[in-house]
Amino acid sequence: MSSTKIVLLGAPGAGKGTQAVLLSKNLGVPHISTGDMLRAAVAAETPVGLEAKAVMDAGHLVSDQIVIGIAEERLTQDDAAQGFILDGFPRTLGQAEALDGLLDRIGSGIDCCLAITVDTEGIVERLLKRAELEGRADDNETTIRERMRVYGMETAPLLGYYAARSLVREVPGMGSVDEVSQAMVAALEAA
Ligand code: B4P
Repeated sequence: MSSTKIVLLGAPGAGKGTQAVLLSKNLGVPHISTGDMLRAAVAAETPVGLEAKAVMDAGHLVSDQIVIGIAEERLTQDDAAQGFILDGFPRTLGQAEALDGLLDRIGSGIDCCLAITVDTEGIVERLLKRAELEGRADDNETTIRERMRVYGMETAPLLGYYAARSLVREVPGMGSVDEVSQAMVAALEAA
């Protein structure tokens, strides 16, 4: 596998976080999740966390300014120089453009965008199950549907953004975790 600068795209609950952990071990590059970083900021009650909490709980996107700031800080650390799995970033066109600008300044661009495809009702069920297990504040049905709507408006257009550079590889995301993981590896090998 030669692609190491990877963006994972997919609806909320598509399994980006789950697959990013596996892929990160497989490729030996860091897993960078803006969702995890924001949840850590919320838990630590930092100024960013205090600003982000209500927005995340409502199923909306945290501002580009905040998210681009935390992503840039993480991507410029030494361990990301050889590659990374970006999980949940970029989520808007503004974030994608900022990422391209940053990568132009510090090295080469994205190698591959892995897009996990899922069906909405299956995902609602998955996230309600996660709500039982993890109790995440944004995993209730109203918020889940709002996150889906926001995904369709703000994030889905990024598929076209990366497809214009022939970087998109679609991976069906409704199989088991192992099946999806194998499909991700196969998609990268073909990239
Ligand atoms: P994220 O943390 O990115 O969360 P997500 O999209 O809901 O989940 P993901 O797709 O990673 O699914 P997971 O593997 O966990 O974002 C949370 C919030 O943070 C956003 O709504 C937003 O407010 C904010 N945010 C984050 N990044 C931002 C950005 N760039 N800009 C602005 N705001 C931002 O899987 C879900 C569940 O399914 C898990 O329970 C898992 O165990 C299960 N699962 C996974 N794969 C499965 C499979 N194949 N089969 C069965 N179950 C599976």
